[in-house]
Amino acid sequence: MGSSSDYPVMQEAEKILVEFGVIVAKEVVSAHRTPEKMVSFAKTAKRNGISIIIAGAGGAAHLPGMVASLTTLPVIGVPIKSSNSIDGWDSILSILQMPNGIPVATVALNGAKNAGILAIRMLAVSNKALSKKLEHFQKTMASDVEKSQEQLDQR
Ligand code: RP5
Repeated sequence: MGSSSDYPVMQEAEKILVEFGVIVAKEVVSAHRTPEKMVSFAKTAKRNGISIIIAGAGGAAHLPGMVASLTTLPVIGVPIKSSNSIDGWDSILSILQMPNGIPVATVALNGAKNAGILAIRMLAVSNKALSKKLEHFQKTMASDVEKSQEQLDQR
């Protein structure tokens, strides 16, 4: 994440990943304030055993795109409605509108939970245990909706 002030949003990704038993490393890396750290983080991520990078930033959010340009790992971008943000649009557009060749899979504004779930889906392609857990997760969501419908019907 670009700042520790992003953590209240980004911890939703951490929570779901931990729930699925995925090891998470969290790091504050700013494209503007610590550009050299960003370069070394992105260039060494693969070597350091990282499989997927979830990059969250607000305002002029260059972190996800710059990280994606420095690695071949998949990068999931989380636009964050931060204190310096114009309603979140600045970070949405700067994370979403990447040039051809350098993709960033962009989730909704403050959508860190979905970033975590997308990362789990990517890992599950080659991990049967994770894939089973995802199936269970989706079934539970569906039955929760059924239950809420039954509760509505009883009102
Ligand atoms: C961005 O500026 C960060 O990702 C954060 O969302 C925003 C505000 O950062 P702080 O001023 O709270 O450190 O670079």
